[in-house]
Amino acid sequence: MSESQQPTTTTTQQQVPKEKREKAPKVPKEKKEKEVKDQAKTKEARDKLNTAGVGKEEDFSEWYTNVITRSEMIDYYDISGCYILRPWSYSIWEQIQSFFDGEIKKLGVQNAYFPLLVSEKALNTEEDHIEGFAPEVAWVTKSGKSNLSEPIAIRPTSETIMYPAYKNWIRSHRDLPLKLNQWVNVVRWEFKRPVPFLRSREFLWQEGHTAFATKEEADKEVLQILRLYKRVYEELLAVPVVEGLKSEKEKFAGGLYTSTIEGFIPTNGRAIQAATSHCLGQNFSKMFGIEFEDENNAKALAWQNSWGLTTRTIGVMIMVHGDDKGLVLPPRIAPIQVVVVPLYFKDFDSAILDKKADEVVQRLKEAGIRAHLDNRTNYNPRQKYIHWELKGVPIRVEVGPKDLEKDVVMFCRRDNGVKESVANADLITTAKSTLDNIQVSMLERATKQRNESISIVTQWSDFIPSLDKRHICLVPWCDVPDCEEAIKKRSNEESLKQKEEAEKGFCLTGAAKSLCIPLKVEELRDVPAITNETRCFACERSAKKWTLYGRI
Ligand code: 87F
Repeated sequence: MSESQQPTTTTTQQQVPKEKREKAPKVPKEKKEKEVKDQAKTKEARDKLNTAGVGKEEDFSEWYTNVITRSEMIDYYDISGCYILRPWSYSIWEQIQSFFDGEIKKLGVQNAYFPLLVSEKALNTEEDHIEGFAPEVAWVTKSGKSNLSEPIAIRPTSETIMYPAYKNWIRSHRDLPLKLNQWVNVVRWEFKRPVPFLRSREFLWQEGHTAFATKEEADKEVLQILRLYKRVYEELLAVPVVEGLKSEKEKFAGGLYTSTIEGFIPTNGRAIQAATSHCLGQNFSKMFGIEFEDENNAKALAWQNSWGLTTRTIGVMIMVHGDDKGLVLPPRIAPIQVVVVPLYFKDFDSAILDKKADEVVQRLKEAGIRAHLDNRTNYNPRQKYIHWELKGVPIRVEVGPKDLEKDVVMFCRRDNGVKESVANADLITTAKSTLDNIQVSMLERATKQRNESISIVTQWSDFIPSLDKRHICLVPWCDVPDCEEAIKKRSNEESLKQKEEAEKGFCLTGAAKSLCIPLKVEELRDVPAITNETRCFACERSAKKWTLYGRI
């Protein structure tokens, strides 16, 4: 088979993204390119180019780059930090959209679209909150060759775009609640190393912006939305997350309080903010003049919330579930749930196999299962297996001559490799139950792994060693901002030793931050209640809350 017939896209050195190329190469570049080409002459090497190519535990960042490009989820682009979301990843975003959009509509939220561009004046209405973010704002300064009379910003988030309109729309308590959402792209000019899905300069999200007459209504919605975010991760992506509140230091500075769901990547021991739901209090309504007349004809400021979920979801799911063969997709979001591969044999009429395989696909489709027939004749079954494993399809169904004789087909699960012969009559029920089983067991496996990565730490001396074991830490904490600042500084200084490891994406350095104060700590671990005697693990003040700390 020639190079061009490889079943999947392969990444050559030239295609390696700039941010990867800038990393000090372990082997001189020219030598490595030649090696890759030479090796690819053997069958094994060509196969390797169609898997992750490198172990997930061997070099996590190279593994990730290979998996997302070779599975055709992402392609690189000539602007650093911007990526093409190909159909294989975009359709996962569509699944997330469809679930979340349906659920927020049940809560009375409506979709709308606000402009991409924001004037400098509007953006600065809210100077205090924008201050820290200012370096990340991208500006349009020209049209053609002429300078614009005033620079115009590209939305990094839409508070300053939406709230001037809210001021006009909200006059009376009868105009409340106002609940709008938009599915859009935003641009934030990140300076840290970009990582596709997790930290890109342009990303897709939904941003919900709601206004209420009372704080009680706002408080209630904050947690309703947080619960929906948790369901996106756990029910769709099979990724466990912890619900909690952000500390004063980590909350959205413009708001009253921030609720969050926190995910965890076992391979590098890093926590990741999975989504946030903020109660903005009356801070923004004060700044934007969003006032209404209440039932007693008295003026009052609206209570506001905002909440966002991004395409980061997809990156977290890939990192949590992927393995050395490539992606492992949870059935609920897999673009193809079952791939059917006919096993052609020399002395067997391939038309009979094709007919049977096609029939299997049609039956699966009729039952509402996303099924695909791989009847390409220029690849052998082994190449097809490698291809679909790389793309993470949950179930492969093989149809061979012997199976026809026995009126069975062979099921093979992507998540655990288990094979099972299934009677044709049971095709649909087994396909459905197997997809359900995969979904459940992927979440179970990931939850077990996450739970095993939580250390209970009650004294500082155990803190860095636990982080170095790639753990996150549940600690009794005083909830004092100065203490968090000190923890950040001290953990950074004490972890500098492990710098070399950072090279391979197992970055065991860096400051620890508070991730969240879990809403239901008992769901994570059976910890003793905090009493007046309980000390903060870091400063010896009295502890207030069990808090999750980790590197991010
Ligand atoms: C970057 C540049 C300018 C985050 C920024 O979380 C402004 C900002 O306001 C900024 N990065 N933020 C906070 C966004 C808060 C909030 N907005 C609505 C959300 C969810 C959706």
